[in-house]
Amino acid sequence: METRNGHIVLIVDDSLLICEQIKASLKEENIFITEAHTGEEAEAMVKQYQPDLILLDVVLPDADGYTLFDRLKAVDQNGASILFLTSKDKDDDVVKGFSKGACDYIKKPFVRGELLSRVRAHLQLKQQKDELNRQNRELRSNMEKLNYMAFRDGLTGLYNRRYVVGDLVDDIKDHNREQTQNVLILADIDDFKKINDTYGHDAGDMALVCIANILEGSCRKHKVVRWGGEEFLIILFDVTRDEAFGISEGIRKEVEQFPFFYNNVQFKCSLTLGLHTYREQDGIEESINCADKALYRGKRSGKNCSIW
Ligand code: GH3
Ligand code: MG
Ligand code: MG
Ligand code: MG
Repeated sequence: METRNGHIVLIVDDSLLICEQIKASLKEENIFITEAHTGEEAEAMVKQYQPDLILLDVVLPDADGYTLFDRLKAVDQNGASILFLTSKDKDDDVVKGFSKGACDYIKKPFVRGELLSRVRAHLQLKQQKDELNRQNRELRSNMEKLNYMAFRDGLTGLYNRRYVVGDLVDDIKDHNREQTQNVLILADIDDFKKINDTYGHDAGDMALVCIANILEGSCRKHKVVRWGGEEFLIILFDVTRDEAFGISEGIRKEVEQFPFFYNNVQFKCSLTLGLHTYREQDGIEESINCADKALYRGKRSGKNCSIW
């Protein structure tokens, strides 16, 4: 029902004669008209057609229009406008109709030209409302995309530093178990400058993307951040010390064995990974510093290793 041409109007009236009169009044418009003669039929029609506008009689054989109003609203997914078109002409009836949420109240016998004018006006308003809703949905979806992108690295699609400053601490709090720990790993590509210098910057970029994919593949339950140029911060949630080291070594070996190809030239990369158990009292910055120190020790001791 998203992209339909013209408007759909549902007439709910038990009098066939009145239905015909209404249809005759609306004939010239670009309107698809459907009709129901009982409350039950009306509900079925709303479900099936999801009309834009419903002209609702109050006195029906199996329902009164005010109660039917709610039943129709319950099955309406299109934000239909409902106007009462009825012989009930007391002030109280009119007030009751509007207080239900009707967009209009027209008394029978109706004047043809007036009915047509009012129907036109309500359909136009409905169209404007639909357009506003569409723009609103688009805006929200763009905001979601922007919000997503604000926390992502452009090259690799991994989380960026903003995630660490923003949501990481909350994520860690959600994973505070007695038996396990949250472990930070700072992983840095070994001699990456040399790779850029030898195979070109684009080859380096491609290697970054491949390594990011390997990291994500090995850390599905965890989080991977592009921390800097060729540095990645991995947050392992709910792991034992042994598990953390195992994951780190798994990553290291996979990268070490991975055949990187760029312009038909194959080359190799390796990672040094510094591990540190996150402690709430230290805070995230200090914990990352400690992982960085471990990483530095790993570089000093010959690279391509995992080290606490
Ligand atoms: P080490 O083993 O000690 O880490 O040596 P390294 O060469 O990896 O470290 P260094 O810090 O000397 O160099 C990092 C290099 O990473 C330099 C920089 O040009 C490169 N780099 C950083 N970001 C990117 C990027 O987005 N794309 C590419 N292709 N290279 C990058
Ligand atoms: Mg009636
Ligand atoms: Mg580095
Ligand atoms: Mg490096």
